[in-house]
Amino acid sequence: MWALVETNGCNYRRIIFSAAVTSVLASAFEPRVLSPCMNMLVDGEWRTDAYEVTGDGGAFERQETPFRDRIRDDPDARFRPETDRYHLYVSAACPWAHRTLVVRSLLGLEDAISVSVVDPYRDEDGWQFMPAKEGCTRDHVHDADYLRELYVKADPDATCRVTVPVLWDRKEDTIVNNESREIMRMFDTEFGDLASRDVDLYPEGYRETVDRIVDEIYEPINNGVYRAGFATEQDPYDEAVDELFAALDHWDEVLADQRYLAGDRLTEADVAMFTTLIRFDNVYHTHFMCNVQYIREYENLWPYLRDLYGTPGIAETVNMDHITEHYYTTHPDVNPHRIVARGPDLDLEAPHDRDELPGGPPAELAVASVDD
Ligand SMILES: N[C@@H](CCC(=O)N[C@@H](CS)C(=O)NCC(=O)O)C(=O)O
Repeated sequence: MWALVETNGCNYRRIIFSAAVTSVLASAFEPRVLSPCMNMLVDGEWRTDAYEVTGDGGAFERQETPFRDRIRDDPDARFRPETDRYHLYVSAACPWAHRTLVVRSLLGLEDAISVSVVDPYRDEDGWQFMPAKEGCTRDHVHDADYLRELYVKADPDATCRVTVPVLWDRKEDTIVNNESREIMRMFDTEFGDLASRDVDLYPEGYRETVDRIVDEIYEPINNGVYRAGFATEQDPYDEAVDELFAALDHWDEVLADQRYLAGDRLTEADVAMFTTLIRFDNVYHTHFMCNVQYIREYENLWPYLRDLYGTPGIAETVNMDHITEHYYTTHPDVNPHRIVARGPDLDLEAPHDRDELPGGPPAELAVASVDD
């Protein structure tokens, strides 16, 4: 029996082991409500009886990501961009992993960076490979059964959650990075020579704006839906929902006059927004109680979402079956019967008319969009 506070830079508040020890610990820590399904690695060991307590006041707190090396297009770099060297582990359900898939697709990095897709259903064993299931693959690098095996291979003493995406280096047989924002950025800026398309999602002249927007939308929107869905008390839920819809209203207004978040160019900021918006009406609205408004009711966000969806390379990264199965079945505290909500049936291919606004997708992508 033990509890762990602040370790390995992973910034755990408290990790409490259940069963016989819970009552003893209860007096010491007075935990409130346990967050759902927080199984994790502790000193390289998979603990299925570990739960992370929400922060004081019932607010969801996302942990810091432990693997933060960088690939650099520099002869002296430890991790250099090379074909057949890097492998991406994703869940098609996960918005963070989805960002990296969208960037890989838009840039044409499919031949340079291979991908394994885990089972969207995550149970006590964490993410696992289920090649027989539609849309899933085996672990193409190690033939592992569970994603956690790769975390332990990379760090035998790992104490962290086992999350996707993971960028794996075949050469050093280790994890380079498991933070989606940084993986997106590496693909964008370091893999130019290996990309089959001349697409730049972090263009000069827009970089400050892109960085600002990716930061600005993270807390209220990308993470905001989780803060709403995982809150265990009314106040943090209310706060998350207020901030979420204030931010969506703001961007809806901005998008009345400009095609993309940073202006006339498609950028990483749009990718970061897209993977949240595409999950919103089918999942976040209902499962995470973000039900003030659907995205399809927004005057500009809804056509903007369809515009992005119709951008060549994006629609094929969306797996709505994996998305709905994952969320509705993986958080038993939120949805104990694991019933997958059915609707709504969105017409993502309806004409969006946003090509009347200045700018457009990069020339190499601007071929035959779905509403042509
Ligand atoms: N900071 C990470 C967050 C990734 C993340 O939280 N992924 C979720 C799936 S949507 C996950 O793998 N969760 C498993 C767990 O927390 O145990 C990123 O942006 O890459």
